[in-house]
This record gives sequence, structure tokens and C-alpha cells, in this order.
Amino acid sequence: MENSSAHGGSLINLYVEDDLLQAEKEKAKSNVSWDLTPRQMFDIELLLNGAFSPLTGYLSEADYNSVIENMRLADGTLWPMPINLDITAAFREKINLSDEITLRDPEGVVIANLTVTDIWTPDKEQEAEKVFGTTDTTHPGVHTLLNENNPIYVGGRLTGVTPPLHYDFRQYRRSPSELRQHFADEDINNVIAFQTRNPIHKAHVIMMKRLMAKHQANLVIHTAVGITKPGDIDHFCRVRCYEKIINKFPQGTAEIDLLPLAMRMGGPREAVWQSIIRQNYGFTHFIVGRDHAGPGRNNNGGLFYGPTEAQELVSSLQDELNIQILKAPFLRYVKDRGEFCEEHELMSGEAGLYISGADLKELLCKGEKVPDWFAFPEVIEELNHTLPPRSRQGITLFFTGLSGSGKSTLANGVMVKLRELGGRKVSLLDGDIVRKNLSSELTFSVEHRNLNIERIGYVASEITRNGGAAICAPIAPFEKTRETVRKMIEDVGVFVEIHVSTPIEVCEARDRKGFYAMARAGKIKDFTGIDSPYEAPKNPQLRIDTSQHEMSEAVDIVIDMLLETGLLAKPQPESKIEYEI
Ligand code: PPS
Repeated sequence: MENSSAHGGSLINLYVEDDLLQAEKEKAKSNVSWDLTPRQMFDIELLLNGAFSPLTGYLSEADYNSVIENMRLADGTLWPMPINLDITAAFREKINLSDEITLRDPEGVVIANLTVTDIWTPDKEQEAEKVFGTTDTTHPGVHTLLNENNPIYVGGRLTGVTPPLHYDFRQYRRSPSELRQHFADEDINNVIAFQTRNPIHKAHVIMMKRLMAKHQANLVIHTAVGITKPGDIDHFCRVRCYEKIINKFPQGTAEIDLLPLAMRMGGPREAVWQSIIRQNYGFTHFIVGRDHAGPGRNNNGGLFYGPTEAQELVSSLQDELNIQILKAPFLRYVKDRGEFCEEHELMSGEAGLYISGADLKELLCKGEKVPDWFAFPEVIEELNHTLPPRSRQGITLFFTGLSGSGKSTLANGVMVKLRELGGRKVSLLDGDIVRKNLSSELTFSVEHRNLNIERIGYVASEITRNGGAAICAPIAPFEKTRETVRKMIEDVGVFVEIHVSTPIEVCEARDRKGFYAMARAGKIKDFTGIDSPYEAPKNPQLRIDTSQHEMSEAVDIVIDMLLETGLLAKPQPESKIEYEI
């Protein structure tokens, strides 16, 4: 393998030849269509361009069974990850074996035609157990499989029509054949792929340089930009960080390229899969790290896989791979020596420093200084810009409570106070305002209430994504819908739930709008607290009973909580600078 110039082995290309393209487009006009989900878009891109060679489409049932059982296709070829088109029961009714169906992107563009060879309902729990070694849904791959993917699988051969379109970082989005061609054109014989879903820091660069020198190889930061681990820094920021460190390598020896991979966080199996993918891209070497493609901690706080399990599994399959596996050494910083050392280079009693991705995120969130030994200043600057401290992140304050509980008055008070303090732009999504402007056609049925709250959640998530403060004050009586909103918001910023817990007797006695009286008289139906339930939040960040506090006091309680948790910046002491006149 050393000095190998054999870039990758045979490569599948599923795109139709130019002279047959029009015919494929014509067929799409009469085929039944399936709209690919964002996740499916990543898989199909890598199927069509050959990154998933030797696959020629979605796995047949026989291949699927063999893959989950033995990490091999039915003919014995090494392939560790099931790749299937998952569809709904409703769509299943529309298709038969041997049909051709058209797969479209979310805008309706024809991506490929699929000749269906297999349709079946997989045992997903079994798949989770065999592929990920667990059915614990805190594992992101298991969560996706069991809670998000559709219940029925389709297998079949693909004919590619239009490559999925990307507008971002197009200069870095080379296909396997383009990257192979580039290596050949530039006489790059040895080239290492570095898989990452995180920003790159000083220890990574040192580790990569050591491996480049040892194997006389160039390097490509081949970063996963499809779906990575929930909570990861987005690829826009990450790629800007990579651009800032690429000049740390000798000129012409290192490049950036993007891999639109929907990761499964499948640890050892995923490491094997990623090795095959990098082989297909023409790399000669692939770095497998500690806890490679690790899914984080399980619901007992333990690890799903041992830290070196991925390295061991891939190495054990080295003979079947046309790419050399390099185990990444784990480097720590030794303060007294002012240098990074591998674990075995540490002298007895010497402590090695290391900052994990999660610890780094916490430092940034708290607005604390990232140590110079750890990261390059240009990277810290970029991270500070994209991940501001909590006091400058987008936030949703979600007030929930009965009609008449005082949530609108409290929300208004908090809005004004936030404006007084400055920092974020504030928007109020009060129950009545939303009903008038966004949800005027909705009733108070369970279904319509949920729709109303999801709309509020959507608008709040957009405000939060863009760094603003969204203050919501609907009744939001159902726990499940509030959880849906929480998830939407936590993907993009901070969610704070505040239960305005004023007892119903007080709300009814206040009856400012006269609705309670009307509900008691049966003139209004489905009134919350009377003939429609209110499920009180179990663990809100704050509970306030407005019958126990003056309203100004209640506003202060909310503001104090935001200050104490770092969600609001504490006012700076007055400047001591003396100005000359
Ligand atoms: S929900 O359940 O969250 O969709 O309700 P929401 O949109 O916040 O309700 C807004 C106001 O509608 C008035 N109203 C009712 N509330 C509850 N049940 C019924 N059937 C109903 N009919 C009208 C009520 O006054 C709500 O305003 P607030 O500010 O909460 O008093």
C-alpha cells in the first residue's frame, strides 16, 4: 500500500449517458414520484456518484439481511451499512415490484429513476441491535432509525438523472471521479483523508503533519457535511475554520473537500463504511480516530463503544481494503514542556491537557477565553463569531398557563424590560395576537391547538435562529406539543419554559374577558380548565403564580433568572475612564 498509486479500485457511476438522458426525463413524467427527504438526499448523492461503490442502488432484502448480520453483501463483499429507501405505508400502496419510480428532490427536480426489486417491512429494532449494538434511542443513529425513518424499505437499481444541487462551497464539492482525476493530474500518489465533523485545532494539525511526514503523503480534510451528530457546530462555520488553518501545512500539501454524508454515528461499523467511501474517492490512506464516529453517551452515562474499537475493527479488515488505515494518535498538551505528546510519551506524573468538543462549546457559551495552547487565534475568532456567549444567543421564552393566569401581562413586562436592557431584538408572540394574525382560521380543538402552537414554534425558531428573543405566551395546554417546540428551538438556540401557574380559581375569579362565565354556561366549548385539559409542565425552568406576586415583582423574577443563568449579560459597571475636556 505504501507509495500506492492505485486510486481506489473500480468506481460505479449511476448517472445515465447523455444520449439517454431525455428518455429518462420522459419516463419520469408518467412514473409515480417519491419526494426524497433531506436525509435521503445525502444517501442518493453518494449512491449516484459512486462514493458508495459497489452499490448500484438501494439494497435488496437479501443484501440487507446479509449486511446487518455479517457486514457483507449477499455475495460476500464487505459493506457494513444498510442503505435503503424508506417509504410510508401510504406510498407503499402505490407501488409494485418491477415498477419504476421517480425520486425527486424537495423542489420536485428529478434526481433519479428507481427500478423496484424488493419491498419489505424491516424489523427495525433488530436492525438497530445488529448495526449499532443497541436499541437505546439516545444513540443518534438508533433515534433516526426508530423514530424518524419510514417503516417500509425499498430496494432496487438506480439510474441517475440530475446530481443534487449545492450552492455552498462549490469549489470543495468534488465527486469521487473528480477527486481521483485531480490526484492523477497533480501526480499525488499518497494522499490521506481526514474525516472530521469538528473544527480543527493545534493538536489535530500536529497529528496530521506527523502522519503526512511518516507516509510521505498529501492530505485532504474530507469533512462530513451531510448529517452529523446533533449539537455539532454547523458545517458553514467549520469550513470557514478549515480555510483559516489550511496554510498551517506546507504549501500545496493540504486541501479541503466536502463529503455530503448522512453519518449514522455508528462507531466501528461506520469507520469501516467511511474507509470504503474514502477508498472510492481515491484516497490511499484514511485516519481512523479514537472513538471514531462515536455517538456520545448512552442513557446510563456510559459509552456505546470502546474508544479504540473502531480502529481495531477497521484494522482487522485491512486485507480487504484498498486503502491503508492509519490510527490517529491521541495528543495531549504538556504545559511544562510547551508541547503536545502522545499518551505513551507522557513521563510519569506528567499531566496532559485536552479540551473535548463539548468542553470547548461550554467555554464559548460562557464567553470564557479558549486557551492559546489549544486553538489557533483565527479559529477562536471564527468560533466566537458563530457561537456567541449565551447572553448573545437567540432565545425563546415560552410562557404557558391558563387563560387569565397573567402570562400575557408578564410576557409584555418581560419584553419591555429586555428592550430596556438592550442586546437582542425582541418579538412578542402572544396567544391572542397569534390567533388574530397567524391562526385566525383555527378552532380550539386539540388538533387545531397543536397546529397553532407548532406555528408559534416555527416563527419563534426563526427569530431564535437569527439571534433574537422570541417571547411566546399561548395557553399551550399539551405537554407533547410543547416538547415539539422545545426541540425545534433547541436546534437553533436556547429554549426557556416558564409556567405561569396561577390557580384556576384565581383565573376564573379574574375572568377579565368573561370567557370562564361563558364556558360555565356552556356558551363556549372546549375551554381550557373547564371542559378541556391543561397539562402542567413537569420541569419548567421557572414557575410563577401571579396571585402571589405583584406583576413588577414577577417580571423581576424572570429577569433575575435570565441574569443568573447567563442568558442575559450582567450590566457592566460604569466606565472609570476620565475624559479630558
Ligand atoms: S392554545 O390552546 O394555546 O391554542 O390557546 P391560545 O391560542 O393561547 O388562546 C388564546 C386566547 O383564546 C381565548 N379563548 C380560549 N382559550 C381557551 N379555550 C377556549 N375554548 C378559548 N376560546 C377563546 C382565551 O382568552 C385565550 O387568551 P388568554 O390570553 O390565554 O386568556
